[in-house]
Amino acid sequence: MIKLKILLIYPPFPFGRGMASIMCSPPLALLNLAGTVPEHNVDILDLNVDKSYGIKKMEEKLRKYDLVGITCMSATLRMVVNLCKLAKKIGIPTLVGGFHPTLDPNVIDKQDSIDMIVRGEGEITFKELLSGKPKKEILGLSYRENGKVYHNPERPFIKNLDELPFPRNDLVNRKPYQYLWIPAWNCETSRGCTFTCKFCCVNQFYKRSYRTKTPERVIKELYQIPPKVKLVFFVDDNFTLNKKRVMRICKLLQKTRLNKKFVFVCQARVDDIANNPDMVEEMHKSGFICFFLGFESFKQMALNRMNKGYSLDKVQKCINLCHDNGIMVFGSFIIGNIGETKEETRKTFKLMKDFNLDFIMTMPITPFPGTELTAEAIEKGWVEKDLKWENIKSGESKPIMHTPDLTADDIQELLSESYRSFYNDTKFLIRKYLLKSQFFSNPNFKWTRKFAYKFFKNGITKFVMRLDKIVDEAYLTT
Ligand code: B12
Ligand code: SF4
Repeated sequence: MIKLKILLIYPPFPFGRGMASIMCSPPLALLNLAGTVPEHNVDILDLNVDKSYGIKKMEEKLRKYDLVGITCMSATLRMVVNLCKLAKKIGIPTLVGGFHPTLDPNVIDKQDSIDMIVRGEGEITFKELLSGKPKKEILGLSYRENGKVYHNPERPFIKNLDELPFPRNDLVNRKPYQYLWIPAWNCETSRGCTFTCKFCCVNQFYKRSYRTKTPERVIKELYQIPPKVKLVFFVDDNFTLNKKRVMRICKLLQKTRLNKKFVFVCQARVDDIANNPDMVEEMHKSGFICFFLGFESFKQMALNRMNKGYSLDKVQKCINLCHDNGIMVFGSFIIGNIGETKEETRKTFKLMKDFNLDFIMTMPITPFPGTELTAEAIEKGWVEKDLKWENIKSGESKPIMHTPDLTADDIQELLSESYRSFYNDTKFLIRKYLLKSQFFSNPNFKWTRKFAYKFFKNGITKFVMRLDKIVDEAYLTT
């Protein structure tokens, strides 16, 4: 067997320094892929961390490898294509994987700098490709041969996620990775989601399936996280979908005392949290400090039109439950939900504060390839039929569609307004953090003191300013 030299690249964050200075996560997909081929030499280049690469330096780097593999979200396609062009210029084969090429495989037909794409889960396909197996026999692979593109049949999902090798955490430097300046790492415990939210890529990528690693495997994976990491982000899109499993993970976190070593953040659904007070209590005891929840909107009709599938009566219950248990709520919202006007969106901004959310993040409605929303948007003319992601410089941060009620400019204006309304409202912040602060009054929030020094050292104002910067960068870059 020939030992190959492979370079796996994570392209830079399209929003530039603002967002990257607040959060920087390890490139888990690439660490996983590297774990499948210990027989080859794999290097990882995370361009969010190493910003010293110009064209010349990149060319010199690429020359040292037999193959370059790049992860690709829609927002990074332009960058990925540029990297592939550079690699092809010096004769290095290119391989691209991730959400964008999976949900728009025709990207290989349109971009002749891309030699191969891996559709769907990459681990087995990548290993087979490097083993020298004939390309035409590799499921999930699309490739170019003699100027013609072939799309092999798709690969079935991996049945048992416990059989995946561990991510090669040793291939990157731990230090740059942080969430709000707390040394952080990512861990994946399940794949997919069974819900049908219209705008979501995850239910399309995983065809509404849901598979899990066993709680025992999750614990083993946590033991492999590099020393000094304090915060673990479970990247699963719906961590709490199987309550029994969550309860078992919690038991093990307490038993192994990993809840003393780490604090945990996960993504979950509003209704799952509201409906399961015993689970939230157990998660608090196990070290969970923040839930990242996709509220999307506080208008029921808009939620219904987006197939979000939760009802607004759950919101206050969910947030109170989290706060009673010392868990912060990071709310994520879509600006431009179908069926929402400017005034209705502004009502949502007010409710973000009335409901006492701890952090918010807003994203413009985006027609990601393959989603139900995109099909509807094309049909109704809310987006160009032949939208070229490779031409979009600032990713989806700049609105690229309109809705029946909002123009792209309205969406852009509302995005900036959302951050100002939440993070620049001094009265709200003083009331929240000083006068009525659960951080002082609720003993379950004692954990925040551990991080208070770092947070204040970097400065809450600096944090707010950086959020403003995200808004500026996101909308001013073209
Ligand atoms: C964690 C995360 C982040 C982290 C970054 C993590 C990192 N450094 O890797 C943060 C918070 C920074 C982030 C930011 C953003 N994210 Co994000 N993120 C995720 C999340 C929740 C998990 C990613 C992950 O680690 N998964 C686990 C790994 C193992 O799976 P994977 O990445 O899919 O990789 C597998 C395959 O795709 C494939 N593969 C992937 N890359 C490659 C490369 C090669 C060469 C090969 C062969 C195979 C391959 O093989 C892997 C193993 O099976 C996903 C949702 C999801 N379920 O994946 C969203 C997701 C990927 N993010 C998304 C988006 C939109 C963004 C943002 C644009 C959001 C925003 N407005 O800020 C930014 C842009 C970031 C950027 N760099 O451009 C979308 C992407 C949609 C799309 N069509 O592009 C997703 C799908 C969320 C969603 N529900 O829509 N994100
Ligand atoms: S619940 Fe979350 S991950 Fe599941 S389909 Fe809806 S948005 Fe996607």
